[in-house]
Amino acid sequence: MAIPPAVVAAARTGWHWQWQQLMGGLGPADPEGNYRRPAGAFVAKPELPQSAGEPGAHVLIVGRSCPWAHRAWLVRQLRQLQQSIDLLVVEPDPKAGRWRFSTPFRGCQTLQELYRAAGADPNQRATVPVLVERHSGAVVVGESARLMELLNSWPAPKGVLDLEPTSHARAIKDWRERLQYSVNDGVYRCGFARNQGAYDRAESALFQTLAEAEATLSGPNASPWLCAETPTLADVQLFPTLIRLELVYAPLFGVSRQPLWQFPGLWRWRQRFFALSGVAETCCDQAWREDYFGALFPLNPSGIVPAGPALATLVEGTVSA
Ligand SMILES: N[C@@H](CCC(=O)N[C@@H](CS)C(=O)NCC(=O)O)C(=O)O
Repeated sequence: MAIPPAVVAAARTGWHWQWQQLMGGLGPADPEGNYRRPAGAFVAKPELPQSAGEPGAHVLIVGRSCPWAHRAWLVRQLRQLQQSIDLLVVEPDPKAGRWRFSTPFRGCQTLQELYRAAGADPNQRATVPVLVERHSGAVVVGESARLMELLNSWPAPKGVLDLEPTSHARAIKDWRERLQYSVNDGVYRCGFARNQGAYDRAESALFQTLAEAEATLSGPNASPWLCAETPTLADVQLFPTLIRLELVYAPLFGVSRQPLWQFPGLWRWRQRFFALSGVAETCCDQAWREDYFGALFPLNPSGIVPAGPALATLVEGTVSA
């Protein structure tokens, strides 16, 4: 039996109201409906700890699906810091909306408990990535951009890449700022937009920046990396967003104007970055799909997790400069 149009209209209005409330649970928006990422705890740039480099003295806590954690994890891999910084993967708890430890860490079951024990305000979010001193439980830093910089200055084996060479400092800073706003956070401002206008603003800024990156990475004078002849923190920052593009951001956040294969320079850049030593093990496509499609209820109320695409189809192939 057909549902009377008045009932459909009432249900739509009610659902839209509820949707707005649920979206508020994902994060705040400004009066124009633009998503605004809330501030976190332990965001200040720290000094290099005295015990930096001592085996096992520090623990980097990450969640597999989190792109902010991914960038810090990548710096640990590219700088070969595995000897001095242990990796601890926390698991999502979508019903409670927080991260939990698979086995208690320093007596804590959840990341929230660890943050509180380290002195965070109970109202502040407990986010990944976070770098912790193993013995004291003190948080060194809980903000990914600062964490990347810190790990680039961490004592590292001889000959590893400097991801922030002073000769290219200006270009790296410029790209990182642009990427942070319009790409890294930009996909979230698309996905968490509260209305069409907010989505349109975020989406056009995102594709504008991708077009600029494409111009740098393709054509006769193409550079293999965004700022230098070797990868830098700017490349590290771009990768976690681009590797999730077809898997989660296009289908879930509506970032689908142009698939990445329409940016041949970026497509090859992504293959090239994926081929760097230690990168593949940071890419967990099934966990990404399950976390995003499972946790973001207001964007995917059915909870259905799409089947693909397989990561291999995005990153395998000829890697050329
Ligand atoms: N500005 C932070 C953002 C990190 C962030 O938002 N992480 C998310 C996962 S992708 C998180 O841990 N959220 C938990 C929460 O909000 O309670 C950074 O870049 O480090």
